[in-house]
This record gives sequence, structure tokens and C-alpha cells, in this order.
Amino acid sequence: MFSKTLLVSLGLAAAATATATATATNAPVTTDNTGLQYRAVLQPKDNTTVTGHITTYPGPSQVGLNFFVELWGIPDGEALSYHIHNLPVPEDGNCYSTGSHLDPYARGDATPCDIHAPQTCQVGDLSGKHGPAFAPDDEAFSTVYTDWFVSSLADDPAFLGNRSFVVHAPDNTRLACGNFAVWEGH
Ligand SMILES: *[C@@H]1O[C@H](CO)[C@@H](O)[C@H](O)[C@H]1NC(C)=O
Ligand SMILES: *[C@@H]1O[C@H](CO)[C@@H](O)[C@H](O)[C@H]1NC(C)=O
Ligand SMILES: [Cu+2]
Repeated sequence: MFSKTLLVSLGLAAAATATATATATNAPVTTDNTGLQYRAVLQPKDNTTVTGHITTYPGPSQVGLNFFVELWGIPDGEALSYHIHNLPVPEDGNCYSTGSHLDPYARGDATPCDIHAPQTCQVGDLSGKHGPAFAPDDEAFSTVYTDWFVSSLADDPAFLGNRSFVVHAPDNTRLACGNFAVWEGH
């Protein structure tokens, strides 16, 4: 016959397992996104040739966000990763002050993004989910895509509007960065 204590400890063990597996959760698809567009322009830097911007634009529904990315001056032969970082770039322009990647569902940095399972990636890992920026000399990298997990809703944990855009060198050096802000262009 099971003792009460044993039943209680079995219950606790089950609860502990559930908690452990729930620490990193899949990112939910964002719905109810606003029609506002956000743009981050890379601030000019003396020690990199990389310039450009990333801009959101609304799709036919309020589900997910569309992105338009244009980058110039990518060193020949280098595939650059780029992300949404948690904190804005401060006045001094230091890209190292932008914190870590936007990761509201706690995947962490240890596991690389699986492009075939974007819902499991860090929400801010745009190049992980959509491919790195690459271009031959004197050409621009330009791409558009839909990301289903970033939000333009200010109280959503996956909100990008108060954060920054950071482009990295292959060795993970932070080359250039800029802040997202509402953009009225088109
Ligand atoms: C560019 O300069 C900044 C400020 O001195 C420095 O923090 C950063 O590491 C430099 N980046 C590269 C790629 O050398
Ligand atoms: C940005 O907005 C999100 C969602 O409202 C909030 O959780 C976060 O603290 C804000 N971040 C900054 C740097 O203001
Ligand atoms: Cu980054």
C-alpha cells in the first residue's frame, strides 16, 4: 500500500520535471500586431564599413511582422549574423551596452538556432531564423521575410520597439548597432 508520503513525493517529483522542461518554451506566434512600422538604422562607426537598416512593415493580417533588411559594406566572403538586442544603444553609441539577444522564452545562447524550428530560437535571432547577411564586394545585401514571433505590441514580451539592432562580425564582435523607433516612411 502506498503511503501518503510516497504519493506526495511522487507528485513533487512530477511537478519538478514539468518545471524543468518548461523553462525554455517555444515562442508563440504573435497576433494583434499594430500597424506601426519600426526602423533601426545602424549608427555610423569609424571601424566598420557596414551600414544599413532594418524595417518592419505590416502584412495583410496582424499575425507576425514583415521585415525588410538592407546592409552595405559587408566584407567580402563574410556571412554576418544580426539580432534584436534587449537594450537600446546608449548615447555613447557602444554596441556592447545593448545587452543580450531578445529571448523572452529563455532559450539561452548555448543552443544554436535551428532554422528548421524557428519557434525554438531566440526571438531576436533574426539571422539564425532567416539566414545571415552575405554579399560580394560593392553589392548590398537585401532581403524581406516574415517573422512570426516578433511583436509590435508594446506590452508583448517579444516587443521590438524599445530595443536595438546589432550586426556582428563572424567572430561575434559587435560591428554596428542602432535603435528601433517608429517609422512613418514607406
Ligand atoms: C570598434 O570600435 C569600438 C569603440 O572603440 C570597439 O568597442 C569595437 O570593438 C570596435 N570594433 C571592431 C570590429 O574593431
Ligand atoms: C521594452 O518593452 C518590453 C515589453 O513591454 C518590456 O518588458 C521591456 O522592459 C522594455 N525594455 C526596455 C529596455 O525598455
Ligand atoms: Cu547580437
